[in-house]
Amino acid sequence: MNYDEIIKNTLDEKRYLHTKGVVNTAIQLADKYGADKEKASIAAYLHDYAKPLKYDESLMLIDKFGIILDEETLENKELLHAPLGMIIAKYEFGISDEEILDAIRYHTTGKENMPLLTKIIYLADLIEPSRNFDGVDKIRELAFKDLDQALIVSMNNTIVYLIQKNSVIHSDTYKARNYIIRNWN
Ligand code: DGI
Ligand code: FE
Ligand code: FE
Ligand code: FE
Repeated sequence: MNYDEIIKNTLDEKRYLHTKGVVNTAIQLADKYGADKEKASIAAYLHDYAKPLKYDESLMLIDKFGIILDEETLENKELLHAPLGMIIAKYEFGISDEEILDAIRYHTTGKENMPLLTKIIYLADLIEPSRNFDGVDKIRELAFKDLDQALIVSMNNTIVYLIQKNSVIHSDTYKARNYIIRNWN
């Protein structure tokens, strides 16, 4: 399947360039850490596929496929596009590989005990070349030295950002961070 063509036709220019950045960065990280580069590429291409969908369309699709999601995810448009992307990858593009599906599903929050490919997509999403938040260069550098440390710094940033905005912190977000910290040496 030509995922490049597919996303070129469905995502706006900015999100298309972001996605291409995630693909390239994910392949580099996969190369560095010994993950499957083909799987990294597919997960990266599709990770934000559901992003342009409106909230009501998103809820309808979730209902249609009978996917059970927790309340915290269902009430948050920002979070919903990740599990919805997984659903579309599975049912529209016929992807059955669990590593790819997990990486798409958890690319926004992370989760407890993340598989390698899921860590790679999570991080590639944050550090791809068009991202420019404060501290991103430090994380870019760390990402190729110590994957878990780069994840801890990223998750700390995200949690501080959410606290500053008075946003709800999804349980997967803090569980992802706690797990890495407890198992990091
Ligand atoms: O889709 P992208 O813009 O490429 O990036 P993303 O899917 O990583 O993140 C989308 C947004 O989700 C981002 O602004 C941060 C936010 N987010 C991440 N974790 C949580 C969260 N928002 C809430 N409310 N709670 C979380 O735990
Ligand atoms: Fe996303
Ligand atoms: Fe992300
Ligand atoms: Fe993204």
